Amino acid sequence: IRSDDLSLPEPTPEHFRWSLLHHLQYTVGKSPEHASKFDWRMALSHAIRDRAVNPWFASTRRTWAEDRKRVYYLSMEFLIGRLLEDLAINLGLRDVVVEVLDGFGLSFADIAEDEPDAALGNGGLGRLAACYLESMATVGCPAYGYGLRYEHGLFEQRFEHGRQIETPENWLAEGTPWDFTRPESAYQVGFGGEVAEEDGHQLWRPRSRVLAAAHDTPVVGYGGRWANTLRLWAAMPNADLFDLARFNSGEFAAASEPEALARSLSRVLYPNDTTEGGKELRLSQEYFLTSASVQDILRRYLAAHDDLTRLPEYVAIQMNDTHPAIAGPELIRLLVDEHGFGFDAAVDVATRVLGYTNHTLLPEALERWTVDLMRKVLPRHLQIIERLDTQFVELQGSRPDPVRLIGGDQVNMGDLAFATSHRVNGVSALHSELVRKDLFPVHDELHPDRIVNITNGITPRRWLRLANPHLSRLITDTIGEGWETDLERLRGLEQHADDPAFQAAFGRTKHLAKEGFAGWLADEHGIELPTNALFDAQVKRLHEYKRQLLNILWTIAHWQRIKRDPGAGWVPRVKIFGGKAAPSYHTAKDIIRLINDVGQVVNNDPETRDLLRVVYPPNYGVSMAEKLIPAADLSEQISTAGMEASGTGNMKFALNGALTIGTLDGANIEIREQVGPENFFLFGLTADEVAARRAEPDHARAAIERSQPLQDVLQAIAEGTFSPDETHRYGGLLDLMWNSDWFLVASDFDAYDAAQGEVERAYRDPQHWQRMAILNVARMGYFSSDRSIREYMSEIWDIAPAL
Ligand code: 26V
Repeated sequence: IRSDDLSLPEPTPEHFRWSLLHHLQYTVGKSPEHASKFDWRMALSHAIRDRAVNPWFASTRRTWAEDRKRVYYLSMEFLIGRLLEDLAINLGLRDVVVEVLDGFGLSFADIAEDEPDAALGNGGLGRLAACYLESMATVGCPAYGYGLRYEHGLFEQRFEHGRQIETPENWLAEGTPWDFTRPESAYQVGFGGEVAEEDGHQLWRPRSRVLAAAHDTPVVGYGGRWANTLRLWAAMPNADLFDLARFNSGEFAAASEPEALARSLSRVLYPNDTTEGGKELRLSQEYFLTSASVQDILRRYLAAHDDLTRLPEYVAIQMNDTHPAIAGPELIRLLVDEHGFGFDAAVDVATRVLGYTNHTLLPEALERWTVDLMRKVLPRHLQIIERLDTQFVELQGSRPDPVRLIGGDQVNMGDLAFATSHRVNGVSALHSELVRKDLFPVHDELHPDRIVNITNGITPRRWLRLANPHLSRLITDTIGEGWETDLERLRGLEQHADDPAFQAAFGRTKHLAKEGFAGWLADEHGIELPTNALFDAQVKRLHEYKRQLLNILWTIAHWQRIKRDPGAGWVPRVKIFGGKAAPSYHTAKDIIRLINDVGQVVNNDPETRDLLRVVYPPNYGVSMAEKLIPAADLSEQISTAGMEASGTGNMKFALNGALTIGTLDGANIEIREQVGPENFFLFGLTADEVAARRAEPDHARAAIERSQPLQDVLQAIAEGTFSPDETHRYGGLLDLMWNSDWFLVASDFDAYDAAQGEVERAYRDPQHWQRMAILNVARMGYFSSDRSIREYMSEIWDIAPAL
């Protein structure tokens, strides 16, 4: 039987209805009368998944037949969210699905909402990987995403008396309809043990081995013209790990212990986006992902080729930050120890295959492993890194204080990743410059062509077409279809920016999105919002450098001003916060509690209720973002300049017609250039000024003493205005504000206040505001992740699109 003989008939409503009922009966095992929402969702997911298989097979077959170069995107995180509607849209099935479900009295939105998010990531880095997968499939770049199939994704967040409480996330509890288990694609990954020398060859004898089992999810591009694979590894104990004799003699727990240890490799996503250092499990997870993936890559290459020196012509491996940076030593190890390469030849091949993307300059987030831990877990890799270090020092000639891959007792994974890659990229223009100047100046001098910039992007399918159907329809009605895959076409909206009828229509789409979000918030959290207010949103991981603290301090100042002069014609505002703090990040958790405490007071103040609200719905994630972002009028992108590598939320908001209030940081700079400085609320110190200000002694105290509004705010907090039952609750935060303020909240406070004043004035003139918002949408085409991916393909991977 040829696969073509099995191809499905046209997805007419009749056929799709049959397919849905077929899966309900034969896959789910239910009849329509007894089917729950879950049952319908599973049946629907399978009916849609069926339609992904043919494009998937066709793409795979073509890649083999044409012997194409493939990219392998190695990432510890893929923050996917839901897949049902994404697939329905990309396969062109959404309308049919809605019609068929309607025939059963079912709502597509309602069923889609039942799907749990695949939250296999922390934030920006993980979501970027998910956008890039979708774009690679859309532009026809043959690619595999490689990651871990965490049993528990990012923890769930709730608030108790305003405090963050974490509970385990359990997305696999009811099974996922999307993945195909591939028991035949399984690899042994070794850990520990020692290295023996055998007739001049180094031989690693691991102490234990864990099985990596593949689970594949098809990733379908827009229009269903190409599909790639996301391959996630699950850790499986080897059969011999289970001690049946012990179990039979009643020692149940002891018999299962080695098994449980093996499974822990894919048990849970690390919720920190800064290293805690010395965590053996984290290093083991990273090696588990990397080793299984590299083995799989070589197996696939050798199925069609025999000369490994030509690997770089057919394989590009991209390392998403340093988390998979052990890929360099692993590839070198396999080439030398198992394929007879000399060391230098192996390094040459590995370097031409590998690329490294840096996503942060924060020193505490740069990975370093102690030599002792490395020796314990990966003794052979340590030998290889030592030899690379020696060569790297030699390359630096007589430089007095050479950069080391191993410095003191630590392996520097950033330096290692740089040394084993032919390209290293930052994620925005400013960030790439700082990567060059601050992070890798010596590497850059030795390899001046290695560092390149690839500014981040977002997929317009999920972040406009799916998330904002009202605006999408208006856009299509105005400029026609095609913007979904050619986002620069949004420029066609510019000519309508001054048209009052278009402005009104545009305003209606924003209002509908606000009602959608407000309705969800009321249903889900019992919070009622005034939809005539300005929706002002800051949603992202909690971090001091992102300065949620600046936002909430200003909110207090604003509240105090309203109370002083309630009749001054204030624009009603809703301050929306969302985001999780790492469980061990105490300052970030204090900031969350302060925001919730301020909300308690402000929202219950009868004098200000109609003019100011503070809401913080718990458990922000991809699915909440899809509802919130289209509803926002104002996007808060207020990080300390030089600290946010790029940001991608900033792009999602602007693409959906929110105006940005922001600093000259990360991609904000490029967004402002694209949309025009007159359509962006800029404030704050520049990256250079930040460095200078930090060097001034007592800058925090000095800045506070210059600002009466800020003093009033800090005093209110100190007096317990927001914590009447515990006056000194925020003593720690206040101490940070007065005595250190590394993130320059005080230094930027007045400038931020002035910019918020500009926002207020602009919003009072609806036509003016609408015009600015329309121009933002029209000029955001550059930030499509399709553009980013095409740049990776030409600047780093040397891959031509198959479409
Ligand atoms: C580090 C670690 C250390 C160990 C535990 C788990 C973990 C997870 C993540 C990280 C690094 C996170 C870096 C990151 O997310 N950077 C963000 O990347 C975005 C995409 O390029 C970018 O838009 C954001 O500005 C940047 O903060």
